[in-house]
Amino acid sequence: MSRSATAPPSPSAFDAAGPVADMLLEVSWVLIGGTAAIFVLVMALLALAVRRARRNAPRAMPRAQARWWLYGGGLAFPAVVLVALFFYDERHRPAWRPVPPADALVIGITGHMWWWEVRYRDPASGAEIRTANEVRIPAGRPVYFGLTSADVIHSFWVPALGGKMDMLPGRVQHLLLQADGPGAWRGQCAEYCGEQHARMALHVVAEEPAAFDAWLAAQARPAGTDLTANLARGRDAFLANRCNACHTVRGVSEESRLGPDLTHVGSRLYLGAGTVPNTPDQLAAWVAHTQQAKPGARMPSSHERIDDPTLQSIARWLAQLQ
Ligand code: HEC
Ligand SMILES: [Cu+2]
Repeated sequence: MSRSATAPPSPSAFDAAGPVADMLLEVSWVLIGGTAAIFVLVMALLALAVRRARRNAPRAMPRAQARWWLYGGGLAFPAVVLVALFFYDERHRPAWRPVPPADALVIGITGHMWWWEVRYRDPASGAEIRTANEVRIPAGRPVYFGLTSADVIHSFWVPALGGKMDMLPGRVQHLLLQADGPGAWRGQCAEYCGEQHARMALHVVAEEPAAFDAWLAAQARPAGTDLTANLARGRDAFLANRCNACHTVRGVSEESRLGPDLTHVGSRLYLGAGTVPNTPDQLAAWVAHTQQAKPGARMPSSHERIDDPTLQSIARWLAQLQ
């Protein structure tokens, strides 16, 4: 899938796109259908009772009949329903897996205020590959996520793929998901985590295995250094303005993990954790007016410090880091 792919639709658990999501959707329908049926039944009984009371007031219901309703409807019925639901839920709960299944791809994700660090293992070298805010996965293969947080509690949720898991500082939680076929879906931090919680979205892009492997191999490479004079000016301005104090561009600057890894930022669908689509114009606007696009984000706006042509050249260099 290329960067120009159409924007993924709003996240919905009703558009299940994988086995875990299918199962959760089935459970949801059983609960929705069951509660609706019980609600209608109770309302019908209530209407009946009111009608009867009007008709033969003030005669009370015979004791035996009243008892039957009380114990039957008030105790036995809810007990049967709840016990049945308990076993239904037990049967459908996804197994908790302390170790990933052998065929699973393992991806580490760390929540930050307010973006996502995403880590892969390079199958060729074993080195860690770091990216941000977009999770590419191979379609049809289970993906085992190790989830943690660098600051406060966040929660990882991609409704179309199912499941939701809190990300806790100092702990690694697990979630096993799978996409049936290629596609792109939006996810969202699902635990209030401060000012920009609402703009802490992420995208999951599932690709055919061969395309995924090619993407991962590209991500493993450092940023290209074969640059035109124009692009080199952008890179030099990036370094001169100390953007690298917070951002890593592999092959260009030392590692810093205060902000998203930008080594291949040009390959992502969105900027700022789903805040704006990743186009060259939006990229320049993001760097110039970060605090306007995402007030409170832990990156300063640059328009006061850096003149426009310089900002444009930085943006042009970043955009071609595919
Ligand atoms: C104080 C640390 C800091 C500095 C300095 C900084 N950034 Fe950032 N940057 C961040 C953080 C944190 C984010 C994530 C913001 C968010 O989405 O909440 C970010 C996000 C970005 C993104 C979006 C990445 C993505 O995938 O969403 C780009 C592009 C970017 N910064 C470029 C720059 C450039 C260019 C400079 C220098 C002019 C710069 N940054 C300086 C911390 C910093
Ligand atoms: Cu949040």
